[in-house]
Amino acid sequence: MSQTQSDTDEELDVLVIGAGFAGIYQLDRLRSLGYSVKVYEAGSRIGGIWYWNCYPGARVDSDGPMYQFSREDLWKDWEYSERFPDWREVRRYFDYLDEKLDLSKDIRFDARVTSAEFDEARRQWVVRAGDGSTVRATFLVPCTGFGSKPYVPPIPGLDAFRGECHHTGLWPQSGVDLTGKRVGVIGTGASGVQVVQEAARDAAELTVFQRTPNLAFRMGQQTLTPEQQKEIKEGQAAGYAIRTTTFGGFDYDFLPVSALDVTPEERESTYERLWGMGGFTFWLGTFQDVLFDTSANDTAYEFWRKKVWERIDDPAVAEQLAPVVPIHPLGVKRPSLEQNYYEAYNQDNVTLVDLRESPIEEVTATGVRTAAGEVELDVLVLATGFDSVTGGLTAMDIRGTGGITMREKWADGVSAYLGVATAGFPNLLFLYGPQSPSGFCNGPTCAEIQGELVVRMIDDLLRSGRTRVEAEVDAENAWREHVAELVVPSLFDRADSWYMGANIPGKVRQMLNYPGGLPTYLTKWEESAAKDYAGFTIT
Ligand code: NA7
Repeated sequence: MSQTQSDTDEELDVLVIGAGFAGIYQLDRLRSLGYSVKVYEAGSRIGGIWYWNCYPGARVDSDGPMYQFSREDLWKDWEYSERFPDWREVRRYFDYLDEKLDLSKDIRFDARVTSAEFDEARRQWVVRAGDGSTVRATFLVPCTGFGSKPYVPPIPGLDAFRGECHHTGLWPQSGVDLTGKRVGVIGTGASGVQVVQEAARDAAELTVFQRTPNLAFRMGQQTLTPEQQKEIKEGQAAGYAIRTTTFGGFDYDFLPVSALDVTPEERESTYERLWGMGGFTFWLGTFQDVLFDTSANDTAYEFWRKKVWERIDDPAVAEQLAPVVPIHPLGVKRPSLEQNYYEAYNQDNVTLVDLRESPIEEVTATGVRTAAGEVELDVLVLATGFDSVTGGLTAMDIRGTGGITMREKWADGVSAYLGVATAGFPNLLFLYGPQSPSGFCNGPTCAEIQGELVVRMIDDLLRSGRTRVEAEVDAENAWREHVAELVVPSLFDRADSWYMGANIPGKVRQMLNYPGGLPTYLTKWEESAAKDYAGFTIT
């Protein structure tokens, strides 16, 4: 902890919430411009989600070179040992950033922000944290990420379980040894797929409770050789330079051709090439209409399904993991990257329980009971996801001008102009927020690119002596319409995903990320900025 309790009630230009990529970018940049900035972080160390998600197998799904900041003085001295680094190595990267940028001295750790109230008279946010501290700041910049509020489903009996039970997003820092245990995993999203691969190796028995199969892609993991490291370094600057021109903020983009305008042979060889490359290229580097056209999507799904079936011994299990008739189109729920996920189901110690056939009835003191019977467990892993995108913001009691909370304002759906601000909450600019590119965008790219827009805005305002900015209702309504219109021609609405807010019972079904791609988003922002931030009221 960099401060003591007596430092409370200080006044800042900017208070940032969260010390992940987005938060530390804000801290470093705004501090370098001469502003007084502090970060409040709920965890005990730097790293955002990588503090909380230290479950077995937790790993980055972006290529290492893209999963870091693009500043040359930072990347030139950093190497990840693997193409897709695990959580330990990402933590080491954050420690490296801390050392290089001297971040911790301005971060208050173990300080979860519980409430924030706008003081109109002084044009300041009054922010309170769980450690008893209070701080005033002209700008409040929540950088709470899209997955910071774990979702625990209301499964009857969950509290009665006498073994160990942990959510992946709240994993004990001391770790949990799965060796020789009877382990159950509920959920097969990105986190579930990662845990399953480790648990299949270590556990005596592993039971996976699957509601919807993950359409997981080949990771193409590699331990990087010195020659590969050299090659990465040579291409790194060029890779960063093109990120703003691509849909997902990576160094590659969709192919400018329809899957239906090429011959079946060309299509197959293209899919084979993309598959061989590994990573998200099969998702965000594929034919441009795969996420928009059912027939195009069907071709990608069928290619994927055959690849999966080749690896599973039992056709009945293959049908559960990769059904012949898709449950939803490929790529409209977040795919996972896997290394040996499908082979795990060939092992004698691994059992798949298809919850569509046998729903969970209850958790008992000793295990999980489905319609097919009870499975006795020592450890139950809840890989059940997050109240994504909005949860990190609505979990705090943030009160705007009318005394209304953000939770109340968004009870019937979110509205957030440019995905960064909402009317009634002046001087509050969130990163990775609802209807911003976050969910489809490589994390560090968005932290830097969207982060820099916010830095520039704060700097423009404060340098010109203006201390109040608020999104206009008309502008945020138009943005919500714009996002809704972008979804219509796509296939995103065809799955119950966290992108659509559909993973949480009762949450309004609505696209929570910006599906227009990073270049369009940046154009929209620049159009506003060029007109002195049209869509915001500034005084
Ligand atoms: P996800 O992707 O939201 O996955 C959650 C999983 O939990 C998913 O398979 C859900 O099934 C399952 N789930 C949720 N509630 C239940 C209940 N009640 N019963 C059974 N199964 C349930 O979360 P992750 O943590 O894996 O990943 C979140 C993001 O973090 C990821 O997209 C990356 O960007 C990083 P469902 O599919 O809803 O049927």
